[in-house]
Amino acid sequence: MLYHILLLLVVLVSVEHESFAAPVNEELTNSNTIRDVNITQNLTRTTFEHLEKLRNRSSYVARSCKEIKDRYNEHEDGLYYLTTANGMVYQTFCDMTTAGGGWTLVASVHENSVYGKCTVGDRWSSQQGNNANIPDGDGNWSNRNTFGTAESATSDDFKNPGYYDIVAEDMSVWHVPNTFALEHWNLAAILRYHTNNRFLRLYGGTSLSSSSNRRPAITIVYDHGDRESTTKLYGPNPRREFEAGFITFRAINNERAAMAICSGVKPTGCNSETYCIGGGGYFPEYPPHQCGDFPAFDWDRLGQSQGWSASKEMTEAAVLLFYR
Ligand SMILES: *[C@@H]1O[C@H](CO)[C@@H](O)[C@H](O)[C@H]1NC(C)=O
Ligand SMILES: *[C@@H]1O[C@H](CO)[C@@H](O)[C@H](O)[C@H]1NC(C)=O
Ligand SMILES: *[C@@H]1O[C@H](CO)[C@@H](O)[C@H](O)[C@H]1NC(C)=O
Ligand SMILES: *[C@@H]1O[C@H](CO)[C@@H](O)[C@H](O)[C@H]1NC(C)=O
Ligand SMILES: [Ca+2]
Ligand SMILES: [Ca+2]
Repeated sequence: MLYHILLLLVVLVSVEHESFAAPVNEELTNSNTIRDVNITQNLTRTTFEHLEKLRNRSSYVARSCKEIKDRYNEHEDGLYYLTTANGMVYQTFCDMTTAGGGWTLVASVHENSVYGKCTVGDRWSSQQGNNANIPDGDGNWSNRNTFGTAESATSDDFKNPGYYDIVAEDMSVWHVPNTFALEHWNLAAILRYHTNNRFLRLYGGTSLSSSSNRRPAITIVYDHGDRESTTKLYGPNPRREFEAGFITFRAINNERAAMAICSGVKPTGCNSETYCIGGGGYFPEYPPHQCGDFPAFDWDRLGQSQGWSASKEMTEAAVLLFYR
């Protein structure tokens, strides 16, 4: 207690001493304070204007980011409001810069636990365990369920109405490290690419996996990364049985289990569960080891680029799917 009182006295004395010692600086200090207040007010106003600009985007009427870009001359990446053919309004991320812009984020495939085999969070495969009764896991790749939000697309699965509503021609894919914030996705991505041959026209413009036996492999154009870096993201063994520079849909593995997307590669062998994602709800080989959103990316050793196991970078990045 005594110590505290003494300390207080010392402080008081030194404050008084200062105010006596520096009277000439008082005016300067005051104008500094005013400037600080002005800057603070200015920042508040700037922030408010920025928010108002973002909020004003809700007046746009468009079915896709491409329409927003074309109709409202918007060139900034970020969140926008879209409207479905039935009038449902939702918000998602628009990539307005890559290869001319106008890309709508429609989904993200996020693996919350590779050890969890078709358990909670495996929405793109099955949450009901490795199950022979639902071999196709014919669920969220081809229905109108929606889940998640754009802002949390790197922290959990995301699927919005654009997935089935937008009549698209091309696709773009970003692999973004888990939990990264939206404003850093573009720079943080470990792999970004898009198609440019309008292949979706051949598949009705949407929902690629709705028909069970199509296996189109589409050539891709890289926006970040290349064929070599793509190859290295997967394990040493898978490298012998795929070709980089493609995106493939609905691959069927050795045991005839379906998988929805092989990102960046075209399978030439049969162990696609080690480099394709989502899809099947039943994997007969060593059950349930191959079941999940990132099925058997951990086959030899999780995140170690060993044997059949994918790299840590790949295993811990969400796969963001865009339409244009
Ligand atoms: C602060 O803003 C007022 C008007 O808003 C202006 O008259 C004054 O010069 C500004 N002061 C400084 C230090 O910027
Ligand atoms: C306030 O912000 C505007 C632009 O946002 C800037 O031009 C101006 O210099 C700023 N004023 C102060 C006092 O910081
Ligand atoms: C937002 O929209 C309102 C109404 O159209 C307009 O008055 C305002 O200037 C807009 N604000 C910004 C920052 O664009
Ligand atoms: C599809 O997503 C919904 C919503 O998250 C989920 O309840 C359902 O289990 C998913 N389907 C499958 C097969 O996992
Ligand atoms: Ca899982
Ligand atoms: Ca998931």
